[in-house]
Amino acid sequence: MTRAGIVTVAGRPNAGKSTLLNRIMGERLAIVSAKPQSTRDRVVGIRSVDGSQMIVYDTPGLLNPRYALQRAMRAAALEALADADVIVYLVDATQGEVRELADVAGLERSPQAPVLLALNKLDEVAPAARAQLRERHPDAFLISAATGEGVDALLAAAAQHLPESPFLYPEDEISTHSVRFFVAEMVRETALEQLEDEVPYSVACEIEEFREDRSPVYIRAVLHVERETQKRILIGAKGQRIREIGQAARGKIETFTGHPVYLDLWVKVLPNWRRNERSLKRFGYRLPEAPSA
Ligand SMILES: Nc1nc2c(ncn2[C@@H]2O[C@H](COP(=O)(O)OP(=O)(O)OP(=O)(O)O)[C@@H](O)[C@H]2O)c(=O)[nH]1
Ligand SMILES: [Mg+2]
Repeated sequence: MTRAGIVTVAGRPNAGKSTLLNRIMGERLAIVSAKPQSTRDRVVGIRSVDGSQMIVYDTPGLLNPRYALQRAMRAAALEALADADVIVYLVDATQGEVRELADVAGLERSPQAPVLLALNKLDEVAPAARAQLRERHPDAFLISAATGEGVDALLAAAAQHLPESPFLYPEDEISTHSVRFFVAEMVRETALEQLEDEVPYSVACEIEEFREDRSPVYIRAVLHVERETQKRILIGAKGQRIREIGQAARGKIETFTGHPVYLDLWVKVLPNWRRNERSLKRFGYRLPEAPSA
């Protein structure tokens, strides 16, 4: 009998959720960044091995939303928690105390699915502190998404909680997203790597054209920022920065798609898009019905 179901990875910003998704998949599906709030929507990876199919949801970090984009991010995370057959609650073990998932999620009750607590970044925890963690959290999985330590045991436990079911997707399918989605995320990730302060939070990437019938594949992408000053920063002196972003992003896209790519990259200003519901809808974010606290 096979098993199949949803494994939702949730936790605070920067806990390592996207790194864990990539580790589970053995492939770079989700963008990873040292800056918090890099994931803005649910990212799906599908892993079919040993008779179980895990539909793994990477989610935006749980936080108290302050503007419309953050409300959409929180809604995506809460929906993924509600959809889960089993939840991996990921906590950065180097960041002090471990709070309850319901508390971090701002929920009155714990989500319905069983919750596996996973303490991440074990590679940065000294042996004495590891022993202490084990003592304090005897049921927790101690893992390093970066090195892979402990991840197999976590996955084996998660698989036990999946319902008996035929596979829900073909065995060789690795995601439900379009190539366009991944391309937009790779461009955004590359921009994040090169930006500081508030600018990364203001960047959105939109793919305007994607022509796979040509070689090289033609992709026109727009990086939207919120202000003229940010546009100038992103472009850089004599266009140096945007050229570097374009080159690095093209390399990632070529590795991902296996085809030569011509990346036509533009920068535009969409004033205050993070707070504007129409702009958010245009970028594919779904907003909760009423603004939640
Ligand atoms: N040392 C160490 N660093 C890690 C580990 N897992 C993730 N990181 C780093 O932690 C930072 C955040 O990782 P992400 O995977 O982007 O975290 P996230 O939880 O997806 O963050 P958001 O999407 O912003 O909520 C990155 O710099 C990662 O390289 C780990 O096991 N060990
Ligand atoms: Mg992430």
